[in-house]
Amino acid sequence: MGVRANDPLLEPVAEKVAAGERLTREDALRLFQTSDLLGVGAMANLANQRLNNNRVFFSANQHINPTNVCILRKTCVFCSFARLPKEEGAYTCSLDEVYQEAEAARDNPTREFHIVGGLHPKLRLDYYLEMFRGLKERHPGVHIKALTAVEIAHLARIEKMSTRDVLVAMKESGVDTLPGGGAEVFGPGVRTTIADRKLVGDDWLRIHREAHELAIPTNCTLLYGHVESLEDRIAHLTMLRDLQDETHGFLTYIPLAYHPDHNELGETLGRTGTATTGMDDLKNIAVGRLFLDNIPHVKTHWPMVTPFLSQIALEFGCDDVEGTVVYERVYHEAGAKTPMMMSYSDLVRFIRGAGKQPVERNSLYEAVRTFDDDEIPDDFPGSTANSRPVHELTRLVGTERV
Ligand code: V47
Repeated sequence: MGVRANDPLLEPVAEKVAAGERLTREDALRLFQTSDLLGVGAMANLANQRLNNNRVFFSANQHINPTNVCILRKTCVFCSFARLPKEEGAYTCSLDEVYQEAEAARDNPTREFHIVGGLHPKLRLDYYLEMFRGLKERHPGVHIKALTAVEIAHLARIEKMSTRDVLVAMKESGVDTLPGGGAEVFGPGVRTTIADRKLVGDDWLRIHREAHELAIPTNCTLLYGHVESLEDRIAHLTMLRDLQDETHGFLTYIPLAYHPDHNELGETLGRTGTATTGMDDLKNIAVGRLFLDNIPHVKTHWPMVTPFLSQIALEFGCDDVEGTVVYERVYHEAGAKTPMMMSYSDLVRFIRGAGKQPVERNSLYEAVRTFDDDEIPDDFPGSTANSRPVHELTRLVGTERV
């Protein structure tokens, strides 16, 4: 089965895709450079169909961000979420507040907590380990996907432990998988410009390698649409692909679209109010699918690129949709105008509307629920009623735990 591209420069790439051959960096550059978006999309669709047929995965998940206090507040200039400890809007949840927020899982069909936050100068490893144990005790059936490599390195530093030992302790306390955040762009030039003093690319990769060796699967990301060149993107994807060849521990790749509001980088670039374009969003999904031939899934993060574009992405190589979320903070702080959450039934409708077969998955991408052809599941009672923003809870309770 082959695909035809309108751009003649894409013909050799299309032939490789049809033959199932691995693409080179030069191929990826052609894919990024062409304006033949539909040609690129058709190739990515073919690659995805081979791996996932018509299935599109989604998860019933809840994002929890225990703190936005971050020592990198001044140097990660693309981030709108972080605060200094005494800055307006700074919050840090007590464990009880985290548990209270997680209570939303009782009314929702939640199967995964996605837990990430800032690099707090005083929160110790014990706070997180107790949180994981407490969540598992209260919600034994819910997987925990927690802490980026950047947070893990920070905890290792303040605890004077190795990152491997931090990972072992996390696993023993109930962590099942790691999210893919903190990767940004590995190339040192871009990284110094947008995230100076953040964990370097080699260390991000090392920590994911360690996680894979400990049988903790992880996700991976690329933050695109700021100062990076196409070559920077491709170098980053190559490093992800190389690690995956070695460990096979990545579950899904998520291209993250840079949002320029309320952060220093957006102001410096004069980009406030101007997020990435639909063309670039679809290209990043499609090139991700084509180049990362060894990563089983490519996820669209609908809170960033809109549910509308995410639905179209399902024809551009994407087989995995961000879940119910419940309360999204990182991108909404950066100006995202999308909804904060999506109901379970809307996710099913959204996937079916693209002519695909919705499959609810757990964190390990095992199918946990499929649906009859026209079945739209009921929503769950009080699906969002219990989810209150953490900073609202913090204002009510007024906690600064550390
Ligand atoms: O690492 C921060 C990004 C990431 C902005 O693993 C921004 O399933 C755009 O990694 N504009 C964290 N992006 C989120 C993340 C993630 C999201 C969804 C699913 C998974 C997963 C992981 O958010 C950060 C950074 O790359 N980010 N600020 C911004 N202004």
